[in-house]
Amino acid sequence: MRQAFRIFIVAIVAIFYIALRPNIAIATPDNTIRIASVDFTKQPAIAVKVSLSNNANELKFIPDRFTFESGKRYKLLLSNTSAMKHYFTSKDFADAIWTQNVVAGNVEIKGNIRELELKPNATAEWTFVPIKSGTYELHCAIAGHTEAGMRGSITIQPSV
Ligand SMILES: [Cu+2]
Repeated sequence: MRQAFRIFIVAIVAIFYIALRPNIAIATPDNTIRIASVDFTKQPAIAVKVSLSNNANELKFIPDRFTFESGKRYKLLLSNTSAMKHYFTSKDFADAIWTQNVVAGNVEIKGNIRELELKPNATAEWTFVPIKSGTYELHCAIAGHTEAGMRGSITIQPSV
């Protein structure tokens, strides 16, 4: 008898729980679930400058270390004031970001970019949002330039 009463109570509780459950799931008056989201393309871009070599034709990136934060929007302003062409090559970094665009001259390129080549006196703007944290190597792909010191590193930190 006691056992039957206990089962009855459990059944009543279960029925009420199931009956009330839909009301618990309704989070907002208009019956939608809202998830906070960020439109990365509308964040102000943080400008970061990088020179590929310089007027003295030194084979280096200036600066040669970069730290970005995942989920922020950046505009990397690249320039080459040397007499030679240079590359900004960091394929693993390129795979760890979302590229919004690259603007060079009067051309805007949308979509994935793996590598940029800058001729003497060229400039380019690369707008992106870092996605995947890690440290990625950067180098210039022209033969001998990496070995001569034209290399660096790019770190993406998790968002805080
Ligand atoms: Cu170079």
